[in-house]
Amino acid sequence: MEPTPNAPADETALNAAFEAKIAAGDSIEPKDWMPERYRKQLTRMMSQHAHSEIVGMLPEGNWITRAPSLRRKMSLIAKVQDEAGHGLYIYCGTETLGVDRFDLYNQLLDGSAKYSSIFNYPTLSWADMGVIGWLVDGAAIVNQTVLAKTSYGPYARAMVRICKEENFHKRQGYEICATLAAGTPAQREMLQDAVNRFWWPALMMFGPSDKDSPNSAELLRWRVKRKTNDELRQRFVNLTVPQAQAIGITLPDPDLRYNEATKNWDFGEIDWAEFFEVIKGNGPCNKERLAARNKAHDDGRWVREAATAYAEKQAKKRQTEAA
Ligand code: FAQ
Repeated sequence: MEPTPNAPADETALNAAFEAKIAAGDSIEPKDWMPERYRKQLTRMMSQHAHSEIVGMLPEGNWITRAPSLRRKMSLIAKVQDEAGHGLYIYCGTETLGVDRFDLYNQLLDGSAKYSSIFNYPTLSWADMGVIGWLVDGAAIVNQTVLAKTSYGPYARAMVRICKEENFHKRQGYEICATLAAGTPAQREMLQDAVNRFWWPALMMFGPSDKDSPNSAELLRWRVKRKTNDELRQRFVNLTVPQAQAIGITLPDPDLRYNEATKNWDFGEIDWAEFFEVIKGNGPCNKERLAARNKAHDDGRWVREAATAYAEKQAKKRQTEAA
């Protein structure tokens, strides 16, 4: 890459060293010099990702009290708790870029930050718990396995651990789907309905098509992204079609067919108008999700105040002891 125009001589050298590291496939670490634009892009992407994990607890949290058995309830609680952990883990990673998580979190609460479009759809039946694990976590794994090789070290390392947990999530979801698929006609119908509602939004998780993805070129050049949105979406479709066939479920796309020449499953046109409406804040549950996060934040105020008061008290005590 060309050095930033008008950059001071030392910055030009720093930039060259940064680009050389990227070209060599080395990790960029928090103490390394990095262009402000790289820092900004990583902050944007990682904070959106952390917000997605936190908002992503809501659709499934909705079903914890209604899980059909103790075993299902335990798995679902564990999964939702994992998502909270992923959020905290990625907020920590984002803080290594010099930002404060409370500032980032406030952007989520005031609606100025994005989070994944998928969590703006309602969870209407128990089958949705299976389908979210299978398709939503399945899509997340495809995206995040590649992000585990991203150029920013803290993000890459976070992804390694998160992907392990997402694999458990996907398996518990697929197992719910397989059980319902082998169940009564009503259970099969409930599952098919859930797949019909979540299939297209799951494909949208990978972001706009490459030609409409303003951030991709820069992120690919810096090896933050290692594959394009469309490449990952195609990989997800290729992996998922045989899984649907194995449990006898139909994916709601009449244009879905295997292409012998490319060895890919070709699929129909995504409703991009719907996608852009959802990310603008006009999806079926955007307002409800933000209201739930704001309520949780307000309800937790006393905990933050108590923790701050305790920390101040401890600090004073240490000062007195040291004097
Ligand atoms: N939703 O130029 P691009 C999970 C925005 S997994 C909302 O292509 P980029 C696990 C994009 O931000 C889900 N907004 O952007 C879980 C940009 O807007 P901006 C989270 C979207 O960054 C499972 C604009 O559109 N995973 O939570 C979406 O190159 C179950 C233009 O797009 C991640 O965040 C979308 N789907 O590529 C939890 C992974 N797509 O910021 C609970 C990390 C695009 O310029 C339960 N992120 N936009 O205003 C990424 O891999 C990338 O950021 C993409 C977007 C691929 C999401």
